[in-house]
Amino acid sequence: TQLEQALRNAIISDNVDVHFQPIVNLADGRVKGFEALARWIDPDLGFVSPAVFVPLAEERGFIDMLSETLLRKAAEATLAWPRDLFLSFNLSSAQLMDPRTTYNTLSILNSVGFDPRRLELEITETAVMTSADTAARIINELRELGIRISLDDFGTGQSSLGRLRDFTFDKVKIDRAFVSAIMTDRTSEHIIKAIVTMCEGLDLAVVAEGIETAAEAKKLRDLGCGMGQGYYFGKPMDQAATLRYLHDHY
Ligand code: G
Ligand code: G
Ligand code: MN
Ligand code: NA
Repeated sequence: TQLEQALRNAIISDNVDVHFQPIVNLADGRVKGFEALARWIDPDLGFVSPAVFVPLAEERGFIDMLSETLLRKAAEATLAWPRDLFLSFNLSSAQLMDPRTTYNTLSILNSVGFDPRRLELEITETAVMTSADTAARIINELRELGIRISLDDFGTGQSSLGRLRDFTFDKVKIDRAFVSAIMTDRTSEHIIKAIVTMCEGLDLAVVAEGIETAAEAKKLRDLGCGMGQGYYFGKPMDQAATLRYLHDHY
């Protein structure tokens, strides 16, 4: 299709970019790391969301090529940041079913000179459900390299809690559906409280996603949530804006 060809060309000609959104410590507002988010503006098609082109690349079998380009760019950009900040990168579900993922990831990190202990890979519940044995093996291999694994969009998939028993994670990211309801909906508040308590017991870090107001940030902090992410702290931004952000918030 036209979209597929445009995307392939964009990857080859280095026109798919990566932006960064801050993840902060809710207690003091200091930045702890950034999530890499793919961005593509095609000269003819305009802005195309990664929610469209990532699934397309998965379907057409070139997600490995897309993802390798994005991880390389993100890791290279991260080298200009303070050493103690982490990089969070979204792994697609197809990559969790591909036994080459560990080797490919390590190759990129080695060639960039990036410490694997600074990397977190975000995976979704749907991804770990599809091919559980392979996913578990890849997750364990990655963790042995020092890479941390986050469970993204937590609470929205099927049998979220079972995932925590079957796989080893380092962090849980609470889906923004719960966060955006927290000021008006007591149920969401109780759910978040329960997730935070459970994660304490499991020794997992917690990030609340999609924080858009100061009131939400305060509420989540009061509920014991350690980290936050969302437009209130910063939108996804290019590398130049990221470095300016660090100047003010690190
Ligand atoms: O930032 P935004 O709303 O545009 O992201 C839309 C969706 O695309 C989100 O689900 C996000 O996880 C996904 N996404 C963004 N960047 C990447 C990426 O580099 N790799 C993968 N696999 N997914 C990404
Ligand atoms: O699926 P994942 O959690 O990786 O994707 C994160 C998505 O959420 C990205 O598309 C990102 O741009 C978007 N996002 C980040 N912060 C906010 C926010 O505060 N509000 C909204 N509506 N979207 C956000
Ligand atoms: Mn994510
Ligand atoms: Na998410």
